[in-house]
Amino acid sequence: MKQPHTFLATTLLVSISHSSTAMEFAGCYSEPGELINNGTYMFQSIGYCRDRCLAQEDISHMALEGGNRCYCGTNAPPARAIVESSNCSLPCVGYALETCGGDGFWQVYLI
Ligand SMILES: *[C@@H]1O[C@H](CO)[C@@H](O)[C@H](O)[C@H]1NC(C)=O
Ligand SMILES: CC(=O)N[C@H]1CO[C@H](CO)[C@@H](O)[C@@H]1O
Repeated sequence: MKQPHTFLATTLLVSISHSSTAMEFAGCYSEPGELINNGTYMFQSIGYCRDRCLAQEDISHMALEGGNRCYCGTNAPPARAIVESSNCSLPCVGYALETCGGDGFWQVYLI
């Protein structure tokens, strides 16, 4: 029973430390545009998604959607798709103190 707890604690610490590094919130959007779905993760967070995206070539933007899905890409979605930030208010499954988009709403960052 020790290992899962150690793993969770490590994941949370990594999430917290990475979410404090430089990146810029680019808005809440009602469509992903050209951002590509990198999938879900049981401990998804802004920091975890950022790491997945930065591990890929030529990535400048990332987004979270549905509380869990991580998207990576080179462009923000079109400006016409910007909605109120309150539509991106689902807690991240891996770190509930952060939000990870909404149902059908993409929380976009310049990374
Ligand atoms: C998600 O990102 C990782 C790099 O961090 C990559 O290896 C993997 O292929 C990506 N998965 C998908 C489904 O795009
Ligand atoms: C596009 C969309 O559904 N936007 C919603 C965002 O949230 C507000 C309420 O906070 C809704 O009125 C909008 O419809």
